[in-house]
Amino acid sequence: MAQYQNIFTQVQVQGPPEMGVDTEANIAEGRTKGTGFSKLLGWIGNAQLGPLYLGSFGVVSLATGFAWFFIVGMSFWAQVDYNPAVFLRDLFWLALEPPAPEYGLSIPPLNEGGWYLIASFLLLISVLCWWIRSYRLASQLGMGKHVSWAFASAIWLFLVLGLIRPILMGSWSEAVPYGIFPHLDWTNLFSITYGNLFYNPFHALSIVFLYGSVLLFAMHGATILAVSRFGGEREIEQIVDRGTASERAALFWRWTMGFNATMEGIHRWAWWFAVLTTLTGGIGILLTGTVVDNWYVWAQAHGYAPLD
Ligand code: 07D
Ligand code: 07D
Repeated sequence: MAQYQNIFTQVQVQGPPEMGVDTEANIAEGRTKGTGFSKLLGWIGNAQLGPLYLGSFGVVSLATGFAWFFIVGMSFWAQVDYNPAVFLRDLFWLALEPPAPEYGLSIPPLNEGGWYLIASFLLLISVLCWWIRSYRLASQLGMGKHVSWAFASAIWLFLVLGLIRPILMGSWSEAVPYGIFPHLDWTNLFSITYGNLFYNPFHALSIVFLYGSVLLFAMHGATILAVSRFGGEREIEQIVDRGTASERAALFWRWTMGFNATMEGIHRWAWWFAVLTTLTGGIGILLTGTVVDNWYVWAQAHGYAPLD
């Protein structure tokens, strides 16, 4: 019998473990064998844990990602003289900083940014390998590459921040430090240095898409939950046999605002808004300091900041 449902919970159905498509898709090799079930996981998603596909890119990605984390962590420990109390107290303020400006794009001594460069190289490999993995697994399952291209948009901003822009500016010192608050200080300083990022139209566009993503996510999530009592979350049935659920959801928005997305189109809206957040953001950062030195002065020249 279906359990009582409210906006926080979902029904947990449990059968034998689902092992997924077989060797025809040529992915069984490299997949872990074991599976488990967790009621806790069932509260936030599918209760089944595993099997997991690791593969060589997965192994490299995890290994280099861990190595990055380890180097950053060891640098933090060294900075507090290996004192656990100070480590815990200062954790959010500790940083592994990039090399100083005088080193330009050269390789500095280990303790003056060398470790930062090594760690960054490892993080780069890790993120790229995870991207390859997302592409190959989608390919093996016969899927489109939408997840990979969306991830690529995030990686674009990541590359602009830590690799492309520092190279164009001729200095690794332009890169972002590794640290919780220090990376926020960097973000703040970046805005101040270049005359207030709010006057960068690409920052504005990025915010439009970020806020838009939140709005779309809330509208879509809420709409589907609201018609789940009619089976609205069963996407396949809704597509092959359009029933009362998706029709009702569409009608709700048409009544409310005169226009409604389609079952497919809403996912395109979501994809594009998310992808454009980091795509436009990356353009904005790339232009800063390379093409435009001061966004406020730039806005004055383009007629949308007052001439003082
Ligand atoms: C919820 C998915 C899970 C991911 C999480 C992040 C690490 C870092 C730290 C080794 C939504 C895992 C974190 C692996 C470990 C060390 C020292 C994603 C979800 C939980 N930021 N940022 C955070 C990164 C930049 C900014 C939090 C990364 C830019 C502001 C976390 C990058 C600028 C605020 C974090 C990156 C910027 C944050 C939560 C890379 C401009 C916050 C992130 C690689 C875009 C918020 C204390 C989150 C916060 C926050 C990670 C880049 C601005 C530590 C990995 C340089 C204003 N950032 N960030 O939930 O609380 O993302 O900071 O580019 O207010 Mg940041
Ligand atoms: C960082 C993509 C890269 C991440 C990757 C993930 C791991 C961890 C581990 C899972 C986030 C790698 C992951 C390694 C894996 C585990 C465990 C995406 C990233 C590949 N801003 N601002 C933005 C707002 C101001 C500044 C974007 C608002 C001030 C700078 C966003 C405000 C100043 C930069 C945005 C505001 C300033 C940004 C980020 C308000 C500071 C950027 C979008 C209301 C005083 C970035 C063009 C994003 C950008 C950025 C929002 C204010 C500085 C829309 C709402 C004026 C320097 N800001 N901002 O998705 O693109 O990031 O700018 O005040 O670089 Mg801003």
